[in-house]
Amino acid sequence: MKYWQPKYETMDHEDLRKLQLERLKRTAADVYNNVPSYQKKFKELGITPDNIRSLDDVGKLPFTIKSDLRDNYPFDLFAVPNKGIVRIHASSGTSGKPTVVGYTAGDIEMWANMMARNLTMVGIGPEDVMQNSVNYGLFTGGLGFHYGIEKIGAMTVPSGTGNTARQLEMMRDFKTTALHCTPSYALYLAETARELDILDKLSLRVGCFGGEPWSSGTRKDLENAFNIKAYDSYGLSEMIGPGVAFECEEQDGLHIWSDHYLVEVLDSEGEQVSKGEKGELVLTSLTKEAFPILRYHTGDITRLLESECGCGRTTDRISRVLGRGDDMLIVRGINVFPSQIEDVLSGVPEITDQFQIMLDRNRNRLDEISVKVELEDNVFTGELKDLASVKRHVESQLKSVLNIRTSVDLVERGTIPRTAGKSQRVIDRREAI
Ligand code: DLL
Repeated sequence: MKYWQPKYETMDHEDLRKLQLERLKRTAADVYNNVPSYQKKFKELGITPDNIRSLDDVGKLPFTIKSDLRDNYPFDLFAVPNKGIVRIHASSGTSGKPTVVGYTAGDIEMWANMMARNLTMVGIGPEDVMQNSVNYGLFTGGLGFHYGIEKIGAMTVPSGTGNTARQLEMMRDFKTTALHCTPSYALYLAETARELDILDKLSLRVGCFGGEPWSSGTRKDLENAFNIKAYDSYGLSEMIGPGVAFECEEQDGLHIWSDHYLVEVLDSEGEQVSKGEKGELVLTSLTKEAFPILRYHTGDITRLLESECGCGRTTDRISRVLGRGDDMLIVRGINVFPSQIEDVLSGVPEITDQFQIMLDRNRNRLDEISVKVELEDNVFTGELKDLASVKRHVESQLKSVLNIRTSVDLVERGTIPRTAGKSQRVIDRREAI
């Protein structure tokens, strides 16, 4: 069995808990001393970092939620001054502003090593050619994997997304053995490869897929189509990006790196559920320097599994993500909140405040998002003089906020059904992947 950092991956349970406690105390002191909004929360709860004496005391610490990032936009949750930050990434926030996360040089090094653990764990090494077919840029998926692939000494193909036929051509010509992308893009790549009749000319043997939910059925489809082993990769920007939890070759739950994160799985009242029960994953970072974060509500529903695993690693383990506790939608790997759409629409006087979001999967198995909006009665009194310009205006506003092409369907006032109870704001017609 190969490990990247065996000392931490196979650490004795008791030593691991000791290490976690030491790091939890350090993180609590760090945010208390360096992040004013955390200090305020500590004071409101009547605690100081000295109240943390055992791992169970994590329950005394304040929670962090997505809107805390918005309220402290862009850099106010960072625990180091800007001169110590070497990179930022960003993801969708719940409103117009993205959530921004920062990294010190030490964070980047920790992340690369954590990714290297994951890749080593699924048998990827220096002899592999790994194609990284996700977005490079503000999304954490591109650079996060990139540095891990380089770290283990594999040949990195930083192909990014798009131009599917070229992606496959590179895959064939470079004899790519390992692929990273979202599971929905992997399905599209498989379908295109089948159409181009090049599936049997590929050298793929392993795929790492994540950034959005996918099922074990999709795993089977991908494994059969490409003749690979397909592994689930979980992560989120707030906790660093991809790499936080990853499947091993047992393909039975994800290892979550307990020397870097403290895991809680909580019910809707904020109480710890028993092992094996479903709940929301709440994470505390233990080693992050630029952006340490306490008890972050990920919104992802999972189960805590027994930590013993056939691979010999002793970390905590979680089941694959079973769903979301909030209304966040994931469209082509991009997080979309209905509230972001609402914000954009409310700023356009030509339309009413009624809207409906439609999600579909096109024949290439890619997600499509469209929004149905109603025109106001006296619509052409302002700057926008015709239907086409209203449509164009709303589409470009949505594109700039959501970072994804969204088509707008203009309908007459009164067309969208009104209900006394909750309106059905989202119609998701995608079959589960
Ligand atoms: O999606 C990081 C990432 C990139 C993970 C590439 C894996 C691969 P965010 O854009 O901040 O970060 O979105 C995080 O995506 O809270 C989950 O809801 C969802 N998500 C990520 N991985 C999985 C997965 C990246 N394997 C949000 N299964 C998370 C289900 C996932 N959902």
